Amino acid sequence: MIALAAALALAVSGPRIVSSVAANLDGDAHRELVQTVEVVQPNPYGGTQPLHRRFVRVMDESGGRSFAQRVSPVVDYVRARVVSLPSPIGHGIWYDGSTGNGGAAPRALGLVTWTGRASRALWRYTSSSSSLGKRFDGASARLFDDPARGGPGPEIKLVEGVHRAGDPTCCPFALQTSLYRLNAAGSAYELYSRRTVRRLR
Ligand SMILES: [Ca+2]
Ligand SMILES: [Ca+2]
Repeated sequence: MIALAAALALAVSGPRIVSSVAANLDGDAHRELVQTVEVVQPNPYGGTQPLHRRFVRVMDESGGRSFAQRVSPVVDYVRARVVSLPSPIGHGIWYDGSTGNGGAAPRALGLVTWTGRASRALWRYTSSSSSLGKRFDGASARLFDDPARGGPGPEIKLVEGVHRAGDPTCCPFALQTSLYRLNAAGSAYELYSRRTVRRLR
């Protein structure tokens, strides 16, 4: 009976908070929490070990009640940080997630803002939506400043590995670099440069 109660408690317990950062995301009178949380899911592949999956959520309150909303996909591993964006946006949440291991692991990356009720994506990337399709071979992204051709706020540099049929799976054949900048309306990031460079062997 005690074991059953413990199992039930485990089943209904909320996500485990991995990290939590307070920031005023929506310009109201209080700060929201940007949290990375972990949930335990049954293993869909039939294994006995449950899967530990993570996502990013925002904790806010409305009418005196707190609520949480997920702002990233659910992945194996994810980090999040609060970044400064130009007025009137103020702050955004940059997340960097992956599923599985290895250089070509599927990635989930994004920059979202918080309206006080919901998240709004300025930019999102997942490997499955890559322009490379089946040639996808790993990706990473970061914020940077392009003083010459950038828009308001930081730019985003996405670097993707390009696979060539017949090549070993260890190493991308080439790297495709895509640059994104915030549009003048401040509503979305748009692609403004893309080039592919063959890697030296
Ligand atoms: Ca706020
Ligand atoms: Ca709020």
